Amino acid sequence: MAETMYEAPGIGLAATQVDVHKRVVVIDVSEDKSELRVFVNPELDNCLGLAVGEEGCLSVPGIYDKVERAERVTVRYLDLDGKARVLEADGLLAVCIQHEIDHLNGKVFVDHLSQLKQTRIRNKLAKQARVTA
Ligand code: GNR
Ligand code: NI
Repeated sequence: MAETMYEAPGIGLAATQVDVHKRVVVIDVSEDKSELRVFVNPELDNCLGLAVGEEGCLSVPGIYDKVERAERVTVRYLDLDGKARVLEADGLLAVCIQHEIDHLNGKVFVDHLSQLKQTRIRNKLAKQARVTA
């Protein structure tokens, strides 16, 4: 999964996106791609504040928009050794954690946008699909 994420290139990937139906997420928000994080069974615990940031998604190519999310989150998860861990995150890492947990729950960032925007995005993606077909 980490390989798929780096090749995309992306800063995060949920197992759901590569048709693996397990609650696993990989994230690397570092500049030099040296801080791979693996979250097994991640659960958001404590969410604080709100922040708006531009998001994109490998599963919704070519679409970018602003999404409002918690500014600071506490996430509980298991590491690769199955050890329970807790992480507090803010900034891009917090955004990415929320984005990836959404994927595990069958949601994409577009679900956070208005109905009008969702309709426009759907039409745009349908058009793109016709062009590449
Ligand atoms: O590569 C990605 N960049 C990104 C930028 C802002 C907010 C979220 C993301 S996640 C995305 C990769 C992806 O779609 N993961 O599910
Ligand atoms: Ni995504």
